[in-house]
Amino acid sequence: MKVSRIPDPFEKARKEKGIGHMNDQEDHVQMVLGLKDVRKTAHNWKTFQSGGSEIGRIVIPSEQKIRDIRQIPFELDPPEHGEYRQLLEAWFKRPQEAGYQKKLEQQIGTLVHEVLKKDSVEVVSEFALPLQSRALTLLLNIPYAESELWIAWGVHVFRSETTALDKDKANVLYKYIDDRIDNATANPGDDLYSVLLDTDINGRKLTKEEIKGILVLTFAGGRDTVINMVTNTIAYFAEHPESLQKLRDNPDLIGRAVEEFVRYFSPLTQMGRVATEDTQICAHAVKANSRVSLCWASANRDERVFDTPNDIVLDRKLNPHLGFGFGHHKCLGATHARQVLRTLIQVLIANVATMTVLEYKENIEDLDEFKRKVGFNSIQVKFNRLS
Ligand code: HEM
Ligand code: EMZ
Repeated sequence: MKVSRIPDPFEKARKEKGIGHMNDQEDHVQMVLGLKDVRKTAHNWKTFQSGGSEIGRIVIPSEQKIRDIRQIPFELDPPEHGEYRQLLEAWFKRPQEAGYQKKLEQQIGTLVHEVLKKDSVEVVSEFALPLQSRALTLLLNIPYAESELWIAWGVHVFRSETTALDKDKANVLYKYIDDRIDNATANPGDDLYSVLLDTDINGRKLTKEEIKGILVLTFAGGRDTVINMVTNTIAYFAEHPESLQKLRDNPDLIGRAVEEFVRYFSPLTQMGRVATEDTQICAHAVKANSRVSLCWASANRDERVFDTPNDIVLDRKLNPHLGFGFGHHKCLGATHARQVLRTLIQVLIANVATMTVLEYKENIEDLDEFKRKVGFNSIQVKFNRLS
């Protein structure tokens, strides 16, 4: 296990101090590393806030310089958070419906049949990105063809090859969403934009600004996370054909495997909060208005919670991972993300015998004190058909 291995750079700091440090654009972040502490901090939203006035500051790296749209419900705290979240819950549970699942299976089936015909496939750009973008048309309930444009945007909507925070790229997304809201205003349909335009909150309709905040979050939050999850899954099965075979023989284990992949890959490394008062986290002082981060990736390797945390145990029974977060901000896209991964595994076990990794470039996040592999910038793979 080498290509698909995701090391845990936080182990030493987690064991020795429970906390890590990083400087992000001259704004210090104290990273909470242990699972229990992450849970406690996420729960304590009065002291550790997601809202407040500085839009983009809870994201690491901070998006203050490239975004002045508040992402909803992500950058809000209770009770306001709950009012918006409640409006969105039912829509984001649609991946549980049979019709949705069938379309997803068709999309992923078609893609897998395409890559089986090729001698070599660059999985990030030719497989995971189209898969993510096409699946998103189902979540937004808009025509499939729209995904072509999103695929052209590349892996991240805020980052480019040359810069981690690309304002020009972000502006493309903001303008696109403005246009789509205007279109839906003029020609309402049954897509997410139209449904939100017709949604009431506190006796009034949602504003265009609020709808934009919801859509920016949906596009940004569900993009590189899903792409990394899919790419890492392919790399893992390529190196572990016996695991693919195990799931072929025991498809009832797929549910557990999905949770284990999310734990092990932890596609979203961390998310920040801002302290409202002088306080402390596991005996370390935290100053008012400073940032802390909830490091999901470290919590998910906590040796006090998980046996053999650095191994993928496909049928891991107790798996209280924080890959989708914890508390009231728990990932709204998790139903969709889980369904994507479940469907991908089902299609792979039905059609793919083995996969061979030809070459790859790792995607390493630079977190100052820590360097974390989160996936691949590129990985060339040959898919071999199951006969
Ligand atoms: C929140 C991870 C996919 C939309 C979160 C949080 C995590 C997370 C850790 C909590 C953030 C916090 O507490 O500050 C992931 C992972 C994904 C994934 C690992 C894929 C494997 C998606 C997708 C969407 C999405 C596909 C939608 C298209 C959201 C939204 C929130 C959220 C809207 C904020 C919820 C709230 O504030 O109430 N996600 N996410 N995510 N995620 Fe995801
Ligand atoms: C933000 C974040 C959402 C942020 C729940 O996490 O995902 C990041 O990839 C985006 O850059 O803006 O949406």
